[in-house]
Amino acid sequence: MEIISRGFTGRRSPSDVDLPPGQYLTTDFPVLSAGPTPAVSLGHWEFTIEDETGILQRWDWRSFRGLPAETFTADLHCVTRWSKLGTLWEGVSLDVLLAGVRTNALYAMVRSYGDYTTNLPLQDLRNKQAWIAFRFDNQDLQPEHGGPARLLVPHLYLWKSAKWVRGITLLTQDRPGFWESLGYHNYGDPWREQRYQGD
Ligand SMILES: Nc1nc2c(c(=O)[nH]1)N[C@H]1C(S)=C(S)[C@@H](COP(=O)(O)O)O[C@H]1N2
Ligand SMILES: [Mo]
Repeated sequence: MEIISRGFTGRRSPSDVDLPPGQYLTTDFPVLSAGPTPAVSLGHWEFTIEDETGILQRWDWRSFRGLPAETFTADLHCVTRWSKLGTLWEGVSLDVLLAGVRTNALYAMVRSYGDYTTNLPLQDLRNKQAWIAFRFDNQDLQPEHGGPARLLVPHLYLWKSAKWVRGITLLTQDRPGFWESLGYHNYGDPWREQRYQGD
């Protein structure tokens, strides 16, 4: 008698389990930038949280790096269909950065050095879902991948993870960021394959 069994000892392949629809696995780390890599010196770097009335919180590099940081792993899903699983980062949780902010805003516009922007609901930055990351794979984050620091919001397509991040503007009304105004989906959930407007 032949016993055919999938077995319960091993994990199924990552492509079965962890890949959103329409994605393929890659082990390298492609660089996708809409423009040149901005040079941001640590001496001039700042991160601000603003609302329509002005600056609410501001950190320079020294005070930012004095905040409690954590290491975390994340699965990255780019809308151009590559996914990279289990990447290792170190960064400051947005929960830490938003802790002292009182606001009625429901939306956030993330701003980068070099003028890139991306929008998302403020609640997607809270509850252990988003970090300002400054180390990748136990090394300082390389400039082409967003160093000195980038947003990581891995539950959304990777265009929402703004490289060279410089701040967040809290909004009472949603507005489209760079790719969102060019036809990409306003929210960008890879599991619902929200690539383009109308998906
Ligand atoms: N400031 C900025 N952030 C950005 C981008 C960009 O062009 N500028 N590209 C986005 C896109 S489309 C992707 S897929 C990821 C790519 O990150 P990587 O180059 O580290 O792979 O960064 C996102 N963040
Ligand atoms: Mo992307």
